[in-house]
Amino acid sequence: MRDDVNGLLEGLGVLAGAPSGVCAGGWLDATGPEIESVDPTTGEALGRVRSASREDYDAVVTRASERFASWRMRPAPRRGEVVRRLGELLRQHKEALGTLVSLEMGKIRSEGLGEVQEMIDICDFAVGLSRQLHGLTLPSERPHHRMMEQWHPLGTVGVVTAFNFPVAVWAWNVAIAAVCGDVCVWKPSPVTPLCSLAVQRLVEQAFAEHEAEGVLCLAVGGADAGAWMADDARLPLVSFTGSIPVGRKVAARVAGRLGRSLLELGGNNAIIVLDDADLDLAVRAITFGAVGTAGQRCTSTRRVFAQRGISGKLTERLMAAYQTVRIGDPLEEETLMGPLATREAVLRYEAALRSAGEEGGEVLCGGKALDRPGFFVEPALVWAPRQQDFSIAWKETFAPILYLFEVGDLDEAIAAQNAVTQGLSSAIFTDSLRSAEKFLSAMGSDCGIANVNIGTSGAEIGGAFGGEKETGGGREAGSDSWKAYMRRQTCTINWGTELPLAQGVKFS
Ligand code: UN1
Repeated sequence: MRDDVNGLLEGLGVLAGAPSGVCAGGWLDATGPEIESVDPTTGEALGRVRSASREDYDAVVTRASERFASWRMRPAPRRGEVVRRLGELLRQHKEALGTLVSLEMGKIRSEGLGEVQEMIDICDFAVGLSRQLHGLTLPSERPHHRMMEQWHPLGTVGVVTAFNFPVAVWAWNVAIAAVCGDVCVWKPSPVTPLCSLAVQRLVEQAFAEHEAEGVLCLAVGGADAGAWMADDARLPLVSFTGSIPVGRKVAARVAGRLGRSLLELGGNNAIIVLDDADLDLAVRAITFGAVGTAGQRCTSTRRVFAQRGISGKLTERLMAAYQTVRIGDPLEEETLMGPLATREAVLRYEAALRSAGEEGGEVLCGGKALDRPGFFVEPALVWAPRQQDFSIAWKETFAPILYLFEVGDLDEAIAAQNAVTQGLSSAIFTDSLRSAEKFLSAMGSDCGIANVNIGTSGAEIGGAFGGEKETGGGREAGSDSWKAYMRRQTCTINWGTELPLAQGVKFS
C-alpha cells in the first residue's frame, strides 16, 4: 500500500508541486504561506499546499456570498440532487480517499474508510432531508388568520474542522448546510491539507455537473484564517470543531458581532461498568473507545468508573486486551493503532503520563513513545486514585491514555462522571434495566450522548451529535440539527376583511 503513495496522491489530484488550497467555483492562485503535510508514520513530508492569504480569503467569501443569491432560490430537492452526486463520487473514491485519510492523519485504514462512509451516509441523509425542511402551522388567536413558521437559508457558513476527522466533520456540516440553501467556506486543519484538496476536487466535479460551482468553497489556512472567520460579519454562522480553549475564543469573537457559532469542542468521556455488566462487551468497547484512532476522537474513552466487585477482573481483562494491540503503519491491514498525528501530540502524551505519576496514578501498561520514526506511542492504562485528587483526568489529552477509577455504586459513578467540565459522550455497561434507565434519566448522564452497552465513540450520523457544558452545546449531523443552518421566520397571514389586533388591543 505504502509503495504507491505517489500513485494514490496523483489519482486524487493532490500531488503536483505545492497546489493551491483556495477554491471558490474554480481554483484560485493562493498567495499565502506554504503548509507542509507531514506523514505521521515516517515523520517525513508528504506534500505541500499553498494556503490562503487574507486577500485570498476575502475573495473566497466574496465569491461565496455572491453565489448565495442564486443557490438559496434553487428548490431544496434540486439542491439535494447535487449532494446526491457528491455522495456518488465519494462512493467511487472511497478506497482512495479513505487511504489518504489514513496516510495523512494516521488512523488505521479501516477507520479511514469508515470516515468516508460517514460522509456518504450524511450525503444520503441530506438528500432525504432536502424534502423535509418543514415548518409548523400554528393556530392564530385572531379570526381569519393563520400562523406558520418557515425556514430559510442563512447565508455563508464558515466551517472550521479539526485534524482528527479531516473529512467527515466537514461533510456533516456542508451536506446539511448545502441542502438548506447555504453556501460554505471550509477552513480545514493545517495538519491535513491534502485530505481537504482531495475532497474539494470531488466537490468541484459534483457541483460543476449541476451548475452549482462556488457553493462549497475552500480556504486552507492556520489559526489566522480561523480568526478571520470568527470576526467576519459576512458569515452569519461559524461552525467550529476543535479544542475548548480555541473554541472559547471563537465563541467570544463570534458573539461579539452577534453572530451564531456551532461548537463541537472537547470531550472527557467516561464508561461506567457495573458489577452486573457483560464484561466481554465492556472490554471490547473500552479498548476501541480508548485505543481506536489512537485516542484522538473527541468521543474517545478517557475515564472508566468500575464498580468495586468487577474492577479487578475488568482491569486484568483490559491489560490483556491492550497487549494484543498491534501498533504500526496504519496502512497495514493488521495494524490496530497508528501513530499520533503530530510530534507535539507525543509530547502532550508524555507530559500527561508524568502528571498522572506525580499525582499517584499507576501506569498498568504502555506509557512510552516508541523508538522509531514517526509519532508512535503505546496505549496507556492508568490505575487512578480518587478523581478529586487526580487533576490530569479533568483535562482532555488527545492521546490513548485511559484512567481507571473504582467506585462503590451507580450514584457515585454518575456523580464522578458528571463532575468534569466537558459533556460530550458517556456510556454504561450493565444488565440491569433499572440502572440503565437511571443513567439515561434527568438525574443520570449530563452528556449530549449517553449509551447503554455500547462505547462512547463511533456515533451514527442519524442522531444529533454534540455535547453540553464546555463541549459547546452544538448539535450537528442528524435529527433536527439542520435547524442550526437556517433562519426561522414566523408568518401571520390575514385572509379576512377586518384587522383585529392581538391580545384584544383596540386602536381606533
Ligand atoms: C470527532 O472526534 O470530532 O462518534 C468526531 C464518533 C465519530 C465522530 C467523532 N462518528 O466517534
